[in-house]
Amino acid sequence: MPLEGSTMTSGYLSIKNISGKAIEINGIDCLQIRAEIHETTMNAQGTMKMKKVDSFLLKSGTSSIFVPGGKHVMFWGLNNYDNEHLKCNFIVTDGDPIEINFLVQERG
Ligand SMILES: [Cu+2]
Repeated sequence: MPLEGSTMTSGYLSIKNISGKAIEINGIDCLQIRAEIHETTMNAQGTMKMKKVDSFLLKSGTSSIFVPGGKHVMFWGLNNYDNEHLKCNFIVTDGDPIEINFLVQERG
């Protein structure tokens, strides 16, 4: 379990649904690393806020791109993770999990 005050890190990716039907993604599982799907939004005062995305729908043939200022994966405690790669799974309704392999990089 993440320690209190453990560092938060953002992860980015793009995913395309090449199947013939819509895919509903209900979260992310990175085993020993706590992770959530987040979205950054701006309120009327121009303040950036993040909120958890419980699920999102990827229609057939469409892509979802996770970028700074938009959707991202939030990790806790990655600073103590001693590996270059982090395997996670998107949790899918009525389907197999989608494996994602993140490259862990130090950022200045
Ligand atoms: Cu976040």
